[in-house]
Formats: sequence, structure tokens, C-alpha cells
Amino acid sequence: MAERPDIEQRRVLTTAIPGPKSQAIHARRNAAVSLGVSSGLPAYIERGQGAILVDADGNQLIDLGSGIAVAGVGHAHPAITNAISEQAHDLIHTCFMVSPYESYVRLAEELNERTPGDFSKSTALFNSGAEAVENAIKVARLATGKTAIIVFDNAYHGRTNLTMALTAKNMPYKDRFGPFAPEVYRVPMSYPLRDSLSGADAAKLALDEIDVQVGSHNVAAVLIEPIQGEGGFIVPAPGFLPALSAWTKEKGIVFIADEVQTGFCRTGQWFACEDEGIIPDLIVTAKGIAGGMPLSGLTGRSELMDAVHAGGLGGTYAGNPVAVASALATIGVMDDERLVERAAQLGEIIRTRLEKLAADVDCIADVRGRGAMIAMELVKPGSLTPDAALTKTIVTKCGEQGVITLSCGTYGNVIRLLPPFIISDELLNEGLDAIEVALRSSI
Ligand code: PLZ
Repeated sequence: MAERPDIEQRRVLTTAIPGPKSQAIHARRNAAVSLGVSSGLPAYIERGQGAILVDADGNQLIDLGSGIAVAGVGHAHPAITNAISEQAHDLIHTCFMVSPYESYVRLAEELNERTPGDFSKSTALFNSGAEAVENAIKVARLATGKTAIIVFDNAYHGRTNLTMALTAKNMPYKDRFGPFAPEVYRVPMSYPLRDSLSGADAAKLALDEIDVQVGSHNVAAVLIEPIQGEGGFIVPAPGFLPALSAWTKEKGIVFIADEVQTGFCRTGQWFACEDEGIIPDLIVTAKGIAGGMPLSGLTGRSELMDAVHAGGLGGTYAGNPVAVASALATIGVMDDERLVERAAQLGEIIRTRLEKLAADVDCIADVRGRGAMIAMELVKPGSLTPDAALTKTIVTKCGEQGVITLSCGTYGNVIRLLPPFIISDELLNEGLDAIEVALRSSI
């Protein structure tokens, strides 16, 4: 393989973004790719290293999205690239259900060890976040013999049929794709900016609704993102998660944490649950777990995971050797480079800057999140009315300036930052400068 020159960790604008080459590819794309698949910024990427992506026109973009919280260790980290290529030389695929291999077992051991809870755990591997969430529901239903699943306002759990039912937002995820899976019940989420409730009061509201509308004895599982991702980086008020967790324990209900977006150092801890000492019965991981390879995991109490009959869990590619090698290398990099601490530091830098900006403008209603997962919620001045148009304008302007940011939120009015943990302070600050310029020039 030809030696590739390192990509300098700086932003470079060689053309307008998208440049002519990207525009030409985009025209082909519009003819060849389903219009149902969309992309935020039509700059077509050829290479990535660290926190920089290089597009077809040679523009170097600062990546503050990590491919939606995936590339925490940065793009093309040599440890990950080597692990992938070495594994590809040895073995690409057998299907673990046909001919097993040791690395799957090792990754299961790592997940059992690193996830919260020091009871006996077992793991099963899958390909995507949605697939692992579906399997968590299968395990919870089988192990409890009950069917009802509790989810929350603003939740996002995926795009498959069951996970569409679990996901809250209609557009673009669910619209006209129904009918959806039954026995899914949605209750209010603690959303301090908008409900002004303490964690305990918000939990009481949700639990009362479950009692009245579902009946706790019918509930197999409560499924929750400890910090909601797509729904708007909503951090529940302190005490909300502990109250839910205590209630599930009391009632014999399975508590499932969806840490697909929050897991693997993202929030400045290995898992966001650790923040309030939450110990889920089942924990779902994906995204950051494998440095960019498609892989997900379901880890939890052995008595739940092992209740399933042999052959009840699996999939052709689930726990693919190359993805597993990448995950093991990713975990190694996270340890070696102390990326838990680094994610927390990035959070301090981002929060300080955004809070300063929020104090100076009247369109930022809230700055929230933890670690390298921070967002600002944009509103019409003097109100809590969501401003999705402003959000879109800022994200577009940032893209044109070579800074990739993402929006989210049930009302599309949240700008979220999910930088790779290895980004330098300097590059991060340059990205934050661009966001500030884009925001100030749009109000
Ligand atoms: N659970 C908490 O954040 C994926 C969705 C992107 P998959 N979030 C990004 C999009 O628009 O499709 C996600 C998540 C949480 C589950 C999932 C689903 O993970 O790997 O996309 O299936």
C-alpha cells in the first residue's frame, strides 16, 4: 500500500465548500443514490486523519461531529488502522455462530469488565446500535415473560421497525413507515429547561403515568438514554435516573441503558450511567466502541443474557473479526491516551466558551451536556420557542467555513458538538470561533 502523507491538523479552504469536484459527485449521487438518504454537508470526503477530514477538492475540514459520536479516537488512528489491516490479512469472516474465534470472547470479557456493575455479566455482539437495542428488548421480554416496554419523550433508538416504535420523533424517522411494533409506551422525560422539575418530581410524573396507563406488573423493561442524543442532548435533572433505576429494581423490571451515543469515554466517563452511579441490568453500546467499524454490543446480567435459548441471539456478521479487532484496538487507545480524561477536558473548554457566548446573545436558552458531548439549544429571543431555522443557518455556515457541526433535537433547534477526543485545544478553539462567527452573523 502506498505511503500516505500525514494530514496536517489544520483547517484549509482551497475552494468554496462544496467545491467543484464535490458538486460533480453530488450530481451523480442525486441520480444514483436514493433521495431518502440525505447528507448534511455535500463535501465528499476522501481522507481523514485525527480531527481533520479532506474533501475531493482538497479542503481540510475540522470534524466536530466524529461521524455522529463514532470516531472518538480520531480518524485513521495508526493503532486502529494497523489492527484492521492485520486482522484483514488473517481472517475477515467466519460467522461466530459457525466457527468461533477468540477475539470475540476477549471483547466480551472487556465489555463485561468495563460496564457498570460488579455482578456476573455476559455479552452478545451485533452490527448496529438499532440491532443491539432490538436484542436488548428480546432478552428483557424473554427473561421477564412480560411485554410492555417503557420509553421516553425525545428518545432515539434507531430506524428498524421495533426501534422506530421506540424512537419518539416522527419526521424524518417514522413518517408513513408504520405500522409500528406494539407494546411500547412513551412517558415524559426529565427536561430541565422545559419542565422546570426536579429529577424526583419528573420521575414521579413518569412513574405515575406508567402505573396508571400500563400497570407496572406488565412492564418488561425501561429503556433510556442516560443523556438523550438525537433528541437534543437532554441531560435529565439529577435524581431522575436514580429514581427510575430504584423503581425498576423494586418492581423486578429490566433497566436498559442505551449508551450507543454516550458510551466509550464520550461523556468524560467510560459510560454516562456512572455519573449518578446507575447500574443498568442491560447496557447497549455501539458507535465509539470500534473506532469507525460497524459493531455494537449488548452486555448485562448473566441471568438475563443466559436465559435465552441457544441460537436465540446472533446474526451473520455480528461480531465480525475485523470490527472486533478494531474495537479491541480502540479500547487500548482509550486507555493508553487517557481519553476519558481528555473528553472531560474538552467538555470544559466547550462549555466555558458556549456559556460565555450564551451570556452575550439572547438566542441560546441552554448550554448542556457532559464531556465531549455538549450542545446549545437555540430559541427566539425572550421565549422558549425553538429556532430551527437559525440552527440550520449556523450549521450550514459552519460547513461552508470548513467546520462540521451537527444539529439535533425534537424541534431541530440544538447544535451539538461531538469532537474526536484527540483534537488539539487549538483546533477545537478554531472550530468554536467559526461557530461563534456563524451565530453572530445570523442573528
Ligand atoms: N441509540 C442513543 O444515538 C444512533 C442516528 C443517525 P445505529 N444515532 C445516530 C441517523 O439519523 O440514522 C443511535 C443512538 C442511540 C441507537 C442508535 C441507533 O444506532 O447504529 O444508527 O443503528
